Amino acid sequence: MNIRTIATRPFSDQKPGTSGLRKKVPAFQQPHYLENFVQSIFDSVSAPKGSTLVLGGDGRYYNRTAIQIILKMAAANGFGQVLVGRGGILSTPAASCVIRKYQAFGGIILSASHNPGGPDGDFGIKFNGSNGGPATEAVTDTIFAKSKALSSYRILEAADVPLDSLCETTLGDMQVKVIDPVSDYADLMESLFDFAAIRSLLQGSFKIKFDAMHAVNGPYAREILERRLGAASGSVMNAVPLEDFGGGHPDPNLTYAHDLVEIMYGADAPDFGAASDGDGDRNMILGKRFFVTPSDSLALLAANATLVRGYAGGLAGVARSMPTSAAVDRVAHALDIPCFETPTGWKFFGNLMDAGKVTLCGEESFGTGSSHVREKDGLWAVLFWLNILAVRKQSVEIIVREHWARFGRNFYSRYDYEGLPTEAANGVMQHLRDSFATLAGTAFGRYSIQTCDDFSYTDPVDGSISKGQGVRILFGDGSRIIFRLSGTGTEGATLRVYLEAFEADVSRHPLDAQEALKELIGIALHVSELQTRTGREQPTVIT
Ligand code: G16
Repeated sequence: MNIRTIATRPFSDQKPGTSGLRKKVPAFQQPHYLENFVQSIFDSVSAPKGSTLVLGGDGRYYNRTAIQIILKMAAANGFGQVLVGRGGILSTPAASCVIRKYQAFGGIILSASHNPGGPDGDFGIKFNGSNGGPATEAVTDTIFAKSKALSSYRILEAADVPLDSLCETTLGDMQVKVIDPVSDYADLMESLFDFAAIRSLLQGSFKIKFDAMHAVNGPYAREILERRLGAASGSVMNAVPLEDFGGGHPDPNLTYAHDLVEIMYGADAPDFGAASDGDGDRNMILGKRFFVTPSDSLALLAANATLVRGYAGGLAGVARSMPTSAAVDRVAHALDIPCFETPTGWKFFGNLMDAGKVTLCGEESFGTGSSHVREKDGLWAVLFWLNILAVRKQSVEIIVREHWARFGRNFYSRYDYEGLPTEAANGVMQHLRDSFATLAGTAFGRYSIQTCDDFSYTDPVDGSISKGQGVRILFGDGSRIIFRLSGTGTEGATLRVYLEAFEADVSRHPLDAQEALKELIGIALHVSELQTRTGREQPTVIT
């Protein structure tokens, strides 16, 4: 066995963002770049000798190369076994499921999620702990600190490992076990949902369309929706994963999932449509000519959870990221269960779920999940919806409208300004912070500002504090405008503006969200000076 210690120099830009380290592929292809980060992970988490690691990614360009490097580094760093998905593939929720099921020490997930892939696209890497969830901020801070001081890494000199069939091989003293990436996950889904009820729904006149966006969930959706649940063949579209996602942007929203949106808004539209992203953790839910906002989706799943087998005993509590609308808060109030507001990023939900405080959680960014794993889970959300539809036997639109009638409607929209010069974006944020004192108490038409702050979160389980998590402008009637800089982009800065207005009056519920939020959008642009400071008249994407 030939373990080599390679001298290296630290890179200064390996600070993990909202969800791991994400960079352009050429950045990862620099000599030692990936290796440095992987060694920083191993040095930070100090796995006992002989530990089991789970490894897989969303199959994007560079996945295979990275997998081989990480396997050889794991062998050189004392791991006893690596479970790797066939072809180097594991969706993010499936990786979480496998870590938990086989009680692994942790896992390395390779993905840049919804960001485009290919030789000039994005790549990413993150570490998940033994609970199956993304490393906490304390761990990612340690990884960053190690990466800034690294002087060498360890790697085994060996031939590449075969990954394309289920097999076991040896790499130095380490076992590499290639596992079926789909079956453990599909079995977990079958244990949570009433597959018989969903099967009879799908074998009647009810039609569905699932857009896998040429990303990792294609094989998962085919196995679960078409094979196990009997949806018509072809119900899963863009089902073959491609290294560059077919040139598309694998982000399930109304802009990027346009193939699906055309079908769902076209003549003879199916009854239910859904899409997931590059690594399978995000979801978008559509009814016939009807879009469900992710914030409403979370609220609705919470309100209907006891109809679903895996959640029939009720929910311990719910959690949402701060910018996510307060629709789920209203459900929690009605159910008399706790509702937690966390910073953006799934890693903040882990402690709450581990402590049994929360069963369902979600983010406005098309992420919904539960304590069945420690990642958001795209197909899980689709199955949850299908289970509710199978029980309630109403259309998606009627179920959502009934929900609004009962709880009120939280009109919601997010404006993304992508690729801004970093200085201009920071300038907008600083200007807002400088305006807190003058803004509080100011009235704009029917809206009057109650308070402004920079969101800070104290984790109720471990007491850790996360500051600077987004500027909040809170209005007297519960409406909100949030400004936040993205922590996942790879080019310049992305400024996100989140807008929310509550409406109890049912007669106003049919309004278009952009129409209902017009006044708030005007206030957001005015107080932030966004257009003059960035030179951008229009957002890049509205969701
Ligand atoms: C964005 C979203 C967050 C989400 C994060 C990671 O972060 O706004 O809600 O947690 O992506 O999601 P994924 O793993 O699907 O990329 P940011 O910092 O860009 O706003």
